[in-house]
Amino acid sequence: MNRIKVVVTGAAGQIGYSLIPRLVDGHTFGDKIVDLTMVEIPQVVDRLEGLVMELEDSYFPNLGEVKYTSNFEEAAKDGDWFLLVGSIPRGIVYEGKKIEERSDLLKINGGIFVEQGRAIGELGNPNAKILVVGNPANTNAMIGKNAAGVDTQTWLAMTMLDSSRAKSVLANKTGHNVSDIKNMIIWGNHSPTMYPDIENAVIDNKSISTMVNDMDWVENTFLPKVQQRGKAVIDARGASSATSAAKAALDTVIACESPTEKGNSFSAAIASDGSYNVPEGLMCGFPLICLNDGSIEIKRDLVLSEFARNKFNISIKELESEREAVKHLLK
Ligand code: NAX
Repeated sequence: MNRIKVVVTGAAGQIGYSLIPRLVDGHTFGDKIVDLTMVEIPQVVDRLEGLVMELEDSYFPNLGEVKYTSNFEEAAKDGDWFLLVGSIPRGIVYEGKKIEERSDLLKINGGIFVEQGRAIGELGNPNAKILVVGNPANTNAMIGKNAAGVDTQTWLAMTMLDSSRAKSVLANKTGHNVSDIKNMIIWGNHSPTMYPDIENAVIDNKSISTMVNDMDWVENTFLPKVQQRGKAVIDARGASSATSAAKAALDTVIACESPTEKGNSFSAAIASDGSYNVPEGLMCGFPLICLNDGSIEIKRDLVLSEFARNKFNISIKELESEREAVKHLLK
């Protein structure tokens, strides 16, 4: 039976707790045996012994070797999939300073992603796929990819949660099931500037924008609801999205492991090759497709209206300013 090595950082965090068991449940990687390496910072790494016990006690026939470490280099060796969930959250005190500003967050996490990227480039499988979940996800992924410097590795940042949130709102609005909604693209940054594209999203090949036919609702209800959903969950739950974020990470992995059906695409950020006039190298949310050989490509045949383009440009500008803030970390 095939084996796959999966490395997860931030494994003792709340997303990790929901994500990790489902990586070995036989659904995400089919019948492959999953060798799992969990990574945490030294202060909490020992807690992962408890999660190892729970995995052992859960009856997962697909669970292979399971390890944990605070040494990322040790973890990275021969990794096929990397789920980089760990990052330093806003609001914590780091080296004596309370981290409030996005620019500070970018700098601290950027440093972590330089080290992790380098290790993945040197030690990971040359065809590894890497999904960055830890925020600021797009720019962290750009830094990691840059430090890795291996073009055959595929670096992505997660926008699937935003896309699933958008599908849920549109399913409610149209009276359809979430699974009826195809091509739900999140353009741009995983931040409140993201642009969830209702015009290219379809049900039975019909634009949902045409079905809804209410631009006022799109602009004043749909967009802010999706863009602000993360904050709404925090306000209601007293903690950020965890189970839905874990599900979105799993859905991204699944989307990257099997060919995308015709007419559909999935959402994630990938390094721009200049498509849709996005400056090259920016890690930007695009419509993606997985080809038969497992490679991931940007779907290029879509048209953006002037309304969409204006919204998308705001998010591109934000990504450019993030790149500017971390330029010292890019080689
Ligand atoms: P938690 O704070 O519960 O867990 C994060 C874990 O990462 C902690 O246990 C911490 O010790 C660990 N960590 C920090 N630095 C690390 C490093 N260098 N190596 C390994 N582990 C490290 O956060 P959680 O709720 O699990 O969220 C994790 C990240 O996902 C956050 O950055 C969060 O902002 C981000 N999110 C991203 C989403 C997306 O759609 N892209 C949505 C959900 C989530 O908000």
